[in-house]
Amino acid sequence: EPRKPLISGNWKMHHNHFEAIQTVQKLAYRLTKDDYEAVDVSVHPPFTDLRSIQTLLQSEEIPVALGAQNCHWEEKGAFTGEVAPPMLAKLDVTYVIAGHSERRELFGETDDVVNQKVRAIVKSEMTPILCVGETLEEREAGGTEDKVSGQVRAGLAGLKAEQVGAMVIAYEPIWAIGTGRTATPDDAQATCALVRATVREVAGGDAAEAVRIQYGGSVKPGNAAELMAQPDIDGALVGGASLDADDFARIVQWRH
Ligand code: G2H
Repeated sequence: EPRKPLISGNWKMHHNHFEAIQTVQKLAYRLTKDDYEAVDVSVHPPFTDLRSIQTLLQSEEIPVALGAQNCHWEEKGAFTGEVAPPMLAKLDVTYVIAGHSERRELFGETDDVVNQKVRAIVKSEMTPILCVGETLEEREAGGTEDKVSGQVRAGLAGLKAEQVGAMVIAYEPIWAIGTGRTATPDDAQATCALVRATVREVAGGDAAEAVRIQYGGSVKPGNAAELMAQPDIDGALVGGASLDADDFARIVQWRH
């Protein structure tokens, strides 16, 4: 069975309430039934607009999935300022990003913390988008394989094979994030193939065939088609270009 691509819009810390609503309304206006049949689409607003976007998607029957950008790993507790996975599940959140490089770099998230988050997201019956990727220094020192396969192994620890097969892994070379510098389709393919090979080692062939691997890092309407054409790339995690509904729709519609 072919893997259905997933195009996810990671808004990061952007869009006020009005812009959030308007972006999803515009996106829904652009996307067609054919698009939704061919591609799964998710939007990841800041926590403060999850409820409003959930209401909009449901009331207008828009088949875009709701996503979150992060979560805590505990179900509840004295963790001021944090949001628990069951709270997100209650808002009909489908996908939760775990271990985005900005969380790892700026907020000190270790592989172990990311793994706890991935497990907590699965436990709350949502789908994790586990992010992995190397820095420019690591790439230049020839360390891409070790870094990325290590992050995949650590991120998937303790999960069953079926759980791994149902999730999403996003490969985001850190040097290509928000920099306008995209990995070449061949480079992106090579590392996504490595991610899949690592999944095969840790969770077996069925999980490796089923797991969806996104590419992320300066994906734009102009480069989406060549990236999506790669055999081990099953979608994109889009930052900057997802803030504009027209650009994001053009990425979802890379086939035409
Ligand atoms: C990588 C990506 C989305 P951008 O962070 O997660 O952002 O597309 O702006 O490089």
